[in-house]
This record gives sequence, C-alpha cells and structure tokens, in this order.
Amino acid sequence: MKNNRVCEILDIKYPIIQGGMAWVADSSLAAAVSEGGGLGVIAGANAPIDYIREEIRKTKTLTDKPFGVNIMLLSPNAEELSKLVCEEGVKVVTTGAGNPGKYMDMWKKHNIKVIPVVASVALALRMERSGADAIVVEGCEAGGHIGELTTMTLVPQVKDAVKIPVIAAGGIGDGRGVVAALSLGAEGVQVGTRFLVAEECNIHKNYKEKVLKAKDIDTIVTGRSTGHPVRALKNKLARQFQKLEKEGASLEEIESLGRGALPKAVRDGDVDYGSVMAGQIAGLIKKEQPAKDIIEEMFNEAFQVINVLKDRI
Ligand code: TUI
Repeated sequence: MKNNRVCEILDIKYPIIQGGMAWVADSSLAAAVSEGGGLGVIAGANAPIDYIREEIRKTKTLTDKPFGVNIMLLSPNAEELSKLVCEEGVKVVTTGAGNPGKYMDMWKKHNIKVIPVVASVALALRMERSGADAIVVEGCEAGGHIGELTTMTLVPQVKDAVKIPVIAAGGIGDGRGVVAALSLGAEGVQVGTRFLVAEECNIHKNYKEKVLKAKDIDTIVTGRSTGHPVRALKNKLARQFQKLEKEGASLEEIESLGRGALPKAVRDGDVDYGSVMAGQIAGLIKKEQPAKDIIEEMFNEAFQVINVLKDRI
C-alpha cells in the first residue's frame, strides 16, 4: 500500500482496522483480521482481566502480525486494562466511549500506538494534543454506542482540524465505502458490522443470521434520553426501550433493561430480548466469509471503483 500513514504506523498491508466490538471481538477474530492484512482488535469491554490477558496471549500464538486491544472507557475495568496492555506488550490500543487522556503518557512510555475513537472535532483535537498516533472518526451510522454526527459530515471536518491520520468508521461495508472514506480525507477505515459475519467471529449463529437478514431500515437508536445512545437491530428489546423512553421512565429503569443485554444476544443467541448491536450497513451484508476474503474483496472492489471514477468527471 503506497503513501499511507495508517499502514506505516501500524505495519499492516491494508489500511483497515477491525472495530473493538464488545463481547464479540476475541482472539479468533482479531488474529484472522491481522493474518488477513488488517489490524485485528480484541475487545476489552467489561470482561474479567484474566480473560483478556489469556485472549492477548492466545492471539500471539495465532499470528505474528500486529494486533490491538480496545478499551471501552465507560467500563469499570478500564484502569486495570490500561495497565494490562503495557504489561503484555500490546502494540496498539484503540479506545471508545470517552476521553483516554489520563492514560496516554503511560501508553506512550510503553511505545504503544494509541488510536482513540472520537465522535467530534473537539475530542479529536484534544487527542492529537495528548499524543494520539491516529484517530478513528466514527459517524452515527455505526453500531453500538454512537455520537451525533454522520460519517459523511464528521470525517472531513476532523480531517481539516488535525494533522494525524484519520481512520473513518460508521457505515463502511464494502469497497465503495472505502473509496468514499478516502475521498473525505481518511487514510484508513474501521469496520465492525461486516466482521460480525466473518467465519472466525464466534458469535451465536442467531446473531449472524439476524445481521444477514437485516434490511436498510432495520436498525434503531435507543438510549438518547439517558445520554448513552446505542444503535442495534430492531427487536422486542428495542421496542421495550422505545416504550420506556416515550413514557419518560427513570434513568435506572431504562439502564437496567440494557444490563447484560449484549451477551444475551452474542453468547446465548437470544436475538429477541438481547441487544443485537449492528450498524446501518447491515442491510448490505449478505454472506459469511473468512476475514481475509472480506478484506481482499473490499480492497479489490475499492481499486475497481477508483478506476471507474477516473473517467466519470
Ligand atoms: O465505543 C464505541 N462503541 C461501543 S462501546 C459498546 S459497549 C456497550 N455496551 C452496552 C451498552 C453501551 C455500550 C458498544 N459499542 N464506539 C466508539 C465511540 N466513542 N463512539 C462514540 C464515542 C464517543 C462519544 C463521546 C467518544 C467520546 C465521547 O465523549 C467523550 C468526551 O469526554 O468528550
């Protein structure tokens, strides 16, 4: 890959990183993405610290290539996990759902490449000043915990505000999305939803089937009233959320409905009452494939799209 700082900084073949999807992104998926030429990422989420240590060690046995760990900053284990990545010699950290400023010096001292996920220009600027190596700029087309702005509007605004490389996320599922992201000024993409259906992704088959069957209008955002908006596929749980929010239920009532809902779907396969987090691009995703094929297909398609575009204007 020519002239691409994301590939240079991360020492990867294709400028694609896998979303650090909570309860989903384990050593199997992370190693497969890294072996496929992208950057695989293990999700820290709120898993026990010993489990994450084992997942990091397992990934090292599955691939010699670089991989990362995602730290979800709303999680109670964020502090402990921030130290663990230093102890285990992890090369890349991505963060989500907050400001990782207080950990940056420690990570930099351990030569860790830090890539915070941001949803605003203000946080992007703060992260650059704190020493971030690159930033993932995530639009609200993404699945899971999201910000307010779309990928189309946020990526160019962040690009104009910072010098570090921008990696676009939210709504990217094929080569057209890759080219669109590069056109907006990104030097790479982060992909979550399409990797949900990677062969090496160990989520329950009901979850994969629900993603594969999803149509364009099948996601919904709940939790706007609590300040923690989350995008997931519509189901009975989402309708319960919507009803509670419309009725003006208490914060505690709404948040308790969401507690444990993600593992219920990911692990137990309860796609009615569990939270089936996925992005708006789910409607585009039609088949299960090895992670390597997903990556190669996306970049082959991107090259073809660029060739067509050259003659269009
Ligand atoms: O973090 C994510 N996506 C996630 S985390 C997650 S785990 C979860 N489980 C149950 C309920 C809720 C979440 C599922 N999906 N994406 C990265 C992301 N970060 N998107 C938006 C943000 C963000 C938003 C506001 C980052 C920082 C921020 O403001 C921080 C500040 O201090 O300004």
